[in-house]
Amino acid sequence: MNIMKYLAVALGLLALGACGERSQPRFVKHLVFPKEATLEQKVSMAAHLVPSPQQLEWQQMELTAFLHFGINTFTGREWGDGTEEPQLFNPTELDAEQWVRVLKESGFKMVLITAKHHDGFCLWPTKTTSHSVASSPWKDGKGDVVKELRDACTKYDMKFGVYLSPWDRNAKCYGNSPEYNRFFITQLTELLTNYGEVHEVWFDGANGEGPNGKKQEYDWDAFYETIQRLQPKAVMAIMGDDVRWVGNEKGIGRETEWSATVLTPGIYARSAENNKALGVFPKAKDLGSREMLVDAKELFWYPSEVDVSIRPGWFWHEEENEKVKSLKHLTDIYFQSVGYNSVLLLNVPPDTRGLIHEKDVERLKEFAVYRERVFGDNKVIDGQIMWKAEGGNSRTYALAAQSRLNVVMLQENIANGQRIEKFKVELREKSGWKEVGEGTTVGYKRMLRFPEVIADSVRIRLVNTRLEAEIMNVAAYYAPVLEDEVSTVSWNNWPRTSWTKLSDVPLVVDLGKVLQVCSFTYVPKDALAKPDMAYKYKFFNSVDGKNWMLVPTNGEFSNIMHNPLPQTVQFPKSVKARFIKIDAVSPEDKPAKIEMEEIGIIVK
Ligand code: FUL
Repeated sequence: MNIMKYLAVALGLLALGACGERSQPRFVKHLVFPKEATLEQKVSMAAHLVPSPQQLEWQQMELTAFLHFGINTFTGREWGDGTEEPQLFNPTELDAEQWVRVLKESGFKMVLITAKHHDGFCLWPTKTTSHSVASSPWKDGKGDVVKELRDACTKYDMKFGVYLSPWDRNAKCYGNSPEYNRFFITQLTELLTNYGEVHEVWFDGANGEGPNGKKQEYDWDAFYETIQRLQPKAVMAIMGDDVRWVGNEKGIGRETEWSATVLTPGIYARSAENNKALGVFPKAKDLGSREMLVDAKELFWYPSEVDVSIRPGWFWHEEENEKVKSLKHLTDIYFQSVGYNSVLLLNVPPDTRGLIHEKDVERLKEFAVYRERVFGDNKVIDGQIMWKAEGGNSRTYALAAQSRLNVVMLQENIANGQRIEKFKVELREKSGWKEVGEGTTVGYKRMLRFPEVIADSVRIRLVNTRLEAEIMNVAAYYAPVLEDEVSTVSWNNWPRTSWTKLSDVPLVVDLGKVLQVCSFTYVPKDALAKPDMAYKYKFFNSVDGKNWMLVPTNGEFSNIMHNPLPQTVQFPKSVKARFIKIDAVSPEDKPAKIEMEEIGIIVK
């Protein structure tokens, strides 16, 4: 900490003792606690941590969209291995305006494109490698997907962001740290120079190299400096210090979600040490409560982003056209992301035509109509009058007469910090007041769902706050309860009752009779990632259990560690099998353990 900042902090603490919170300085994005600070002083400083202007603007967007598009769209993979021929990239009807129009009409405020995914194929004609659209047949190699998206965003007044994967399975220099860092910075510079304003830069932390793979030391400081210099208004996400990964790819945020968090962003050299000392990690449940402040040395305004795909995979796959998430699922995701003080980053992957598929368009429209219907009918009268209050205070708001409701929404004025630690919600029914729910953090937005009630007033009770909280909005809605469609999708059509397990590791199964097998699916149990789950595999078939044939597959359950959903492997042609064997290793390159129930097969 420089001396001026230290003095400001120390003076602030002194002033706090003397004349309360008004003299307390505000800290933008980051603060360091003085060594001698008491918990009370730390809480007071935490209450004065505020977002940077671009973080605030980003949080206010609520809904942002991801477009995973690239070579994987054409190979059916989730992670390409970098050996794909650029010739494969040939969208027949690419229309970036269709993407942006659909997303704009569905309420999204920003679009981010995978300019380069882990396979290294670039969607713009970069000078750094020939592994790009310039070597593809699309538009005779003269096309630029990034530019087409940028132009569409300009036309429809949509914010624009880029995903650039640090992990690159194509670049020869990957693993030669200084050389690859230069290569990466050149790619970043092209993207941040030639496409107008960029509002978010997304650096993925994923790396499936395993313990024996290439080791690349990224120069995060230099990446960060490049962004600051070229696009000072952009937020830097995930492997960045503006926007934090929520910790899963399922679309589920935390009920207790502090934007003011003790988690040191991964790009700082001190992050491992700081986070270990506090026992925090990106998936931890509590990242900012008072208990966490006790031992914390620093605090970051580092708000959460919930990234999830509208389909099981991140890229478009024909066989997932029937697996677009249901309206109920999307709505639950919405309440558990936007409603849990997070920004939702929903992935909608364009297909091989280069269009958002009709199934996704239809679902996005339903989702937008549902939200308009619910949130267009706020029952609270005068909920937007700023209410400044502390723990112990309560306030009653009138509702439209005889209001039917099952959602209450609160918003704090986070421009002045995040301060509510616990609150309760009560409603006045004919029979009197009834408590319908309670919550911890509020932050930018918190929605609470409860069984429907007919009421004429809502009362918010603040139980605990950090100094004085500023509640800038209280609203209430009725959200029609949705039923999930019955899923007709099956991963297995040969009943497991006729299977016998012959060996655990590797998994060998006797299917009971000779069958013609077209594909198999691996489904991690309970959709949970575990250290000994399968990542790389070999699939063998046999008719007699003695002579085994290796089935040609890509041999990788890509991204299964972060997105542990069913992955179906389609065989090039069906194989004859009474016995199947799956020999797999974990992400740590150890023998993987696969349960029989985690495997499905589709037979002719
Ligand atoms: C992950 C990647 O490995 C996935 O493929 C996807 O891009 C997701 C958003 O991030 O880490």
